[in-house]
Amino acid sequence: MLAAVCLAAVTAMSKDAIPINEVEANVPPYTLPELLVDAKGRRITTVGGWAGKRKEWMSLIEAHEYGAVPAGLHRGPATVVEMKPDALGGKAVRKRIRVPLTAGPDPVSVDLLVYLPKDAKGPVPAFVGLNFAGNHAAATETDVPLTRGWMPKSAKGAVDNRATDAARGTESEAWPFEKIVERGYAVATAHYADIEADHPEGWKTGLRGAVAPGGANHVFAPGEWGAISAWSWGLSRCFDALAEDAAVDASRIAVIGHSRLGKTAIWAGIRDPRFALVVANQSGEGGAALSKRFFGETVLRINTSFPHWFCGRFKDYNHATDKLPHDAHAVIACVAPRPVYIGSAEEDRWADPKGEYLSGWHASPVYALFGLKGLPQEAQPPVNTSVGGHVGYHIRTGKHDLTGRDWAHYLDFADRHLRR
Ligand code: GTR
Repeated sequence: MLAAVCLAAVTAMSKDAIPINEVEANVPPYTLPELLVDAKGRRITTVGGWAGKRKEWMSLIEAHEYGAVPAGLHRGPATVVEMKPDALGGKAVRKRIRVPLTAGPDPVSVDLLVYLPKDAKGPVPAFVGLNFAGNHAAATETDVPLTRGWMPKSAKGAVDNRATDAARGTESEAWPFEKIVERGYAVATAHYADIEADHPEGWKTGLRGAVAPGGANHVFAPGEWGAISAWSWGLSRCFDALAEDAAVDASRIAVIGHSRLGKTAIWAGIRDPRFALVVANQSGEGGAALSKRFFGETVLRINTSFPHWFCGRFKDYNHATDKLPHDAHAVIACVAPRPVYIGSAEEDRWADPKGEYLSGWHASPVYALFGLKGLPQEAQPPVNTSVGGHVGYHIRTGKHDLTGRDWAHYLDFADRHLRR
C-alpha cells in the first residue's frame, strides 16, 4: 500500500516536472510532414491521388497514435428499452437504446439516450457524441435513469466513482437537447465509460478486456488500440443503432465530442466514413492540436497523465515529436471531403487553440483538391467569429468547456452542410 502511495506521488511529481510552454514567442520552429506528397516525392494534385495518400495517413495515424481496433468483433442487436413520446415538454420523442458492444449473455453495452424532434416531416439529421458524467447528467429530465457504471471523480455528484442524484443535469449545458431538437436535429449521447472506464486499468472490465484474447491478462502490442480507439469504436456502434431508427437520416449523422471525447470524435469520424460531419470541441493534444508545436499539453505529458488513451507506440514520441510520421493536420485532412469543425476557447491554452486552428489551415489544401473551401487564412480569426467553408473554426471567449455558444456555431455549420 505504502509502495503504491509512493509510486503515485512520484508519478504525480514527474508529471508536473514535464516542461510545458504557454508563451507563443517561445514556440521553437517545427516542420510538419507534407500532406500532399507521395512516396516518390511527387506532389498529389488529384482526388484520386489523395485517396491513396489518405490510406497511408490512416495507417500511420492508427499505428503510431490511436492503435488498431481488432478485426471481426461480434455483438448482439440493439434494443429500444424505453420510449417516451412526450419528452422535453412535448417537443421530442425520447428513446433509450441498449447497444451491445460484445456478444454473449452479459455484453459490454452502451445506454444510448436519444431525443428525436417530434414534428419532423421526414428523417432528420442527427448529432451523436459521448458524455463525461452519464446520461442523467446530460439530461435535465429527472426520469432519465442514473448511469450505474464507473464515474470519473471529476464528474459532479460522483461518490466513490458512482453517480448520485446530485449529478442530475450537471452536464446539461454541454447537451442543450431542447435547442438541438428545436433546430430539427436528433441528438444522441452515451456515457463514455459504458465502453471503458477512463483509468489505466479500465480496459480490464470494459470493451478491450472483454474481447482481448487473454482477457484482463492481455498484453497490448505497440499498435493495438488504446481507450480512445475503444471509445471511437463504441461511437460507431451508436451510429449503427441510430441508423436503424427510421426517424433518423443515416446519411446525415454528425459526430461531436469535447476534449478527450473530441479526440475520440475525430478518430471515430475518420475511421468511420459514414459520419457525415465531424465536430471537435477543444480537442487539444492528441486531437486537433499540432503535436510538433510545443505549446500547451505535449505528447510526453498526455502519455504520462493518461497512459491508456493512445496505443503503446505513441509513447515512442514522448521525447521525439519530430519523429512522429504524421501530425494533426493529417488527422483533420482524413475527414475530407466531409465537413469538419474545430472549436477552441481563448482561455484553454492547455489545448493550444492556435495549434488547433493550424491543423485545420494545413488540412485545407486537401479540401481544395475536392474544390471545397477550408479555412480562409493562416491567422486565427478574432474571438467569437466563425470562419471557414468545409473546415469550420471559432475561438470562443472563456474556458475549456462545451457550451451553448459552441453549439450555436455547430448547428449553423450543420445547417449549411446537412440541411436539405
Ligand atoms: C485534460 C487533458 C486534455 C483533455 C482534457 C479533457 O486533463 O490533459 O488532453 O483531454 O483533460 O478531456 O477534459
